[in-house]
Amino acid sequence: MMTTNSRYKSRAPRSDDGEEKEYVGFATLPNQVHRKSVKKGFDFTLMVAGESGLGKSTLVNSLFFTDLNKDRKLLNAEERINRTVEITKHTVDIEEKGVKLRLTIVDTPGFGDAVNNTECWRPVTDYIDQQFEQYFRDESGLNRKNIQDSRVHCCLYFIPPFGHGLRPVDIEFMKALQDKVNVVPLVAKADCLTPTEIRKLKDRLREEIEKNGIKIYQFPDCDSDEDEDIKQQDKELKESTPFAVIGSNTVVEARGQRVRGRLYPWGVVEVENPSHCDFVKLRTMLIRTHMHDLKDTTSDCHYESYRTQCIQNMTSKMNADKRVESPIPILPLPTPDVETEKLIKKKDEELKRMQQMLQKMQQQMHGQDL
Ligand SMILES: Nc1nc2c(ncn2[C@@H]2O[C@H](COP(=O)(O)OP(=O)(O)O)[C@@H](O)[C@H]2O)c(=O)[nH]1
Ligand SMILES: [Mg+2]
Repeated sequence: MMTTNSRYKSRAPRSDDGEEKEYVGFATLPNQVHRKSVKKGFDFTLMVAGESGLGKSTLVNSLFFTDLNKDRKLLNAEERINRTVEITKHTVDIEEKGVKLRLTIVDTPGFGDAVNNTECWRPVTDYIDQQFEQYFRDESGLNRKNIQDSRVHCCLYFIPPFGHGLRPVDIEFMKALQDKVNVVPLVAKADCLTPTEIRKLKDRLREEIEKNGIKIYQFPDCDSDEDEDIKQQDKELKESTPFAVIGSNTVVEARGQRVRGRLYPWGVVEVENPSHCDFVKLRTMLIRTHMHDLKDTTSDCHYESYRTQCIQNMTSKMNADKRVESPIPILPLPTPDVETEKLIKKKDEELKRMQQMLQKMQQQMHGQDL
């Protein structure tokens, strides 16, 4: 009878000198990871931000073939001016070839309707922080295995095509977002500009982003041993930023085909035509090539700094509590009554629990750093 050991050995590859190598079997790991995540499905949350009326809702509809505005109520001028920023969240479950994607679009109605735009980014940054807070709670709680990740993985920031570059409000908005989320700036309504104007505006925006120290999402460099066409694709992607986009909710006739586009008296602007705009590049980047990296950066950089900050705040609060709880007795204290003793004991236990949680988190963080 064959032993388990010899069965393994019979499958093991031979080395150059004919010796059989021990075969552990971890080569199947990538498949296992893949199968597990396919079964579980992927979560991805995309947010749009920027001034009102720049085509944010239209673009996300175009990106994911959904109509997020079907139940939108049209506001009159007065309502628009008095309106505060209200954030809406739409989730769609998409399945392609057995792969499940739970896509969440966070649509922000946008700023600019009110006269005063001071801190107009606040509702957006608050929303991002709330998702981090939720994740932090879930992660430290009992149900760690089934956390629904609602953290915002990418924020498309819309820049108007009409100006000469970034406005102070764009600079402030992106700076408020940059340490919390992957910011991908876009030139909105690119059909308003000629190709030369687009080129000039993009150059200017790149310059101003750099000059103002705005941290936008950086596409990772591809490995030097990658295929030539992947390298070329990567180069084109980087050179086209900030992507100039066009959105449309209508299907029109162009070159004998039905396409998503905008019909003007002088012709048709096609959303998915690469010579008309960078829409396809943006969609490819978000869905096919960089979704994973956007999620990793969210988790490893943005969420991690939120978490570190949280832990620091908890530590200093705990230290402050300790100081308050154990003042140096100057006069002999009266013996505490039973109630007070109970309270002290409860506080002590609470403190101990917090310390344990903190320790656990710090260990996890160290584990991730390795
Ligand atoms: N010219 C042009 N108009 C657009 C484009 N995208 C949207 N619009 C129009 O701009 C208006 C505002 O669009 P909407 O998506 O509601 O903007 P939001 O306030 O940023 O969400 C609508 O009339 C759209 O039809 C675009 O790419 N080019
Ligand atoms: Mg909108």
